[in-house]
Amino acid sequence: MKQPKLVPFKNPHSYSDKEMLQRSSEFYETMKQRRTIREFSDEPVPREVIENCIATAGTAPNGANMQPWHFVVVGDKDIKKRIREAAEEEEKIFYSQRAPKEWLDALAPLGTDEHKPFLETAPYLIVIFLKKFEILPGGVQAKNYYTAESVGIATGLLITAVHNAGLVSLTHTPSPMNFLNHILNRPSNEKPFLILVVGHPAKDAKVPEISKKPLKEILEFV
Ligand code: IYR
Repeated sequence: MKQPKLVPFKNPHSYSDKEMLQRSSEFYETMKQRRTIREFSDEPVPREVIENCIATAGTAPNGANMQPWHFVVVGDKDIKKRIREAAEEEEKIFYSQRAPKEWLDALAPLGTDEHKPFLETAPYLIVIFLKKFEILPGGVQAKNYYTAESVGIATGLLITAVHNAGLVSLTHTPSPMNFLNHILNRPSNEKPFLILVVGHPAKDAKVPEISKKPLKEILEFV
């Protein structure tokens, strides 16, 4: 078995308790302003900003450091249109047949429906693929580990980086999503995880009046 090659770790950020308290509270103040947005402006976003955000996602802790993700950034108008058409076709079936009443009731406060104009309006769709396994030269399959956890964490970092950059995002999961492999020409070992719609909010964008659970409901120390 290979021996690990270990190098010294120097904590780049060492803060006093007081500084930690201030920084953690300021970060919470920033993050609690993040909202999922469904109305986007078509204002362009510099490509390098998206590159930095995806580089941030790529720092995520993940199973055996296999980094089981692939990001396709769609800025092309025609491809965005094809994705919108395919997603709306699936969503129409979801809202009219596939979703049980209980699910539709849960979605009612969000005001979502099968119309997904943001898939064309927003400057970028980041399509995140999860790689259950790698295909090595010669066609041999190499298993990846904890892929859902890994890609979920990377997606969380991506959403945080997008918010930190001053942009907004929407996690969109049309179901089923295999049309994305076809449109984006991705191999069958990659499973679409979600579409992150990214851009500036529309001037008159509105968000549902909803709130997060208070800390005492989601946390206990033992
Ligand atoms: N995928 C559908 C439905 C949907 C499901 C959940 I759970 C949401 O939080 C939001 C929407 C859609 O995108 O409309």
